[in-house]
Amino acid sequence: MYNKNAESMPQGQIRDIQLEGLKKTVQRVYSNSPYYKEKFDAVNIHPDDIKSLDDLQKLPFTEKSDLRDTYPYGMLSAPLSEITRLQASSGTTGKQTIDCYTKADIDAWAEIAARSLGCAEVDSESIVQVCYGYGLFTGGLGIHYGAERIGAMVMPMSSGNTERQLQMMADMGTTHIACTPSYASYLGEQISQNKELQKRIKLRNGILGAEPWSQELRENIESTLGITALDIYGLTEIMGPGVAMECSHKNGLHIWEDHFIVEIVDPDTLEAKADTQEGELVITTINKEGMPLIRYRTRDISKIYRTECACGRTHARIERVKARTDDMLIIKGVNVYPSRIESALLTIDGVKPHFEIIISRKGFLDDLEIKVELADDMKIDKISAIDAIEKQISRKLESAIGISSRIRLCEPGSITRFEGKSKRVTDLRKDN
Ligand code: DLL
Repeated sequence: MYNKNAESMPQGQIRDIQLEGLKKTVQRVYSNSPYYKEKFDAVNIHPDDIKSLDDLQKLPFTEKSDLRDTYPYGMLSAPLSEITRLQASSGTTGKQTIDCYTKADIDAWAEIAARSLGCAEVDSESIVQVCYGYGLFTGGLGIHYGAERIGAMVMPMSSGNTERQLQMMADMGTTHIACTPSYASYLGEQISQNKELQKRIKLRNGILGAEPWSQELRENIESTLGITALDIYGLTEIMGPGVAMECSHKNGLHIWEDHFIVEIVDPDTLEAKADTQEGELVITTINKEGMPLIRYRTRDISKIYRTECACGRTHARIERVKARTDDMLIIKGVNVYPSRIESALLTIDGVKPHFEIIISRKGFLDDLEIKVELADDMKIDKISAIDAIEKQISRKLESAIGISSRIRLCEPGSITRFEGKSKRVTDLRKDN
């Protein structure tokens, strides 16, 4: 463990820290952020009303739309002169969201990132190749600071230039790779095609996240890269990568509860759900200064485990985020998550983990087409054979997702590979 005292402290101690942090944070946002003062006043809540952790329930939620409405600096709880860093999300679903950090926030982020990398056994002997993008995206700098904090050797590669990534990985003896699961699967594909390179790779563990990925993709990455692939979670608004991280037991991601309070709510009614029930993950920051957030609705679907973990870390674990509430597609009236399509495809022999989902409308009916890439060793020379495989994949997918689809087999290598977060869905219905 990077910080054994903090990571294995008794739950009682964690709760004490949480209550103190919650009181401090509520006071801070009330005194410094006109947005929060107005919101608390509207429901008649004063910082003095927070006497126990249960009082969290009295506080209003914060949503992504609040961040957008107050863009750029309306959510700050510290003067701009105290802000030392700005990061931003990619903004693919509308206006970008930003986070502003004070010096102490950057320090806290490095601490949780270091703990998270420690879960993947990064230590001072490790060589960490960071292929998340550096810049406004939190992936690169977040992992970088965590690895440096541990004293590992960091290679700030950023994303892209796969040939150079592989060359450096082999030449420098990279032990840990940090990138999105989609990029890891692409790197794995490249390495499996090059036996010489394969022999020179010394990778041990992957620190993979920033997008949902299936257990089947994990197995694919582990076998092609020869690593243990572990899941790292985070979001710009809350801090960046390292909010939660899986340990080698792979039974949920430890969320650093001395920095964050987690809840699960029903995304429709906003009522609290039992921890072990699936619902929307809501996070309150209790140690941030620049832009603390109260009951932030992440839109990520998960659940919480509070049982003991064999690694000795005492912090609760969240289940791997398989989807976001806003990722869900409604096709032919059925709810479909793209990650479900990924897991189903990966159980079918002869296809690769690269696919594209295209939804359109024919008249009044939805049409689902899935482009699937054939594995390199699948030699098909007859049209009838293609037809048979497409039908077979379509049948298997239908039993997994509950609706029929048209499968279009594509040449190996023809579907786009992603260096960062993947984008596999094109919904043409929105243009109608
Ligand atoms: O993706 C931060 C990050 C960087 C996490 C590198 C892990 C590694 P954003 O761009 O703000 O921040 O996107 C945050 O990405 O709300 C989730 O929907 C999704 N996400 C992040 N990590 C995971 C994960 C970074 N491990 C949004 N599993 C979040 C599933 C994830 N989804």
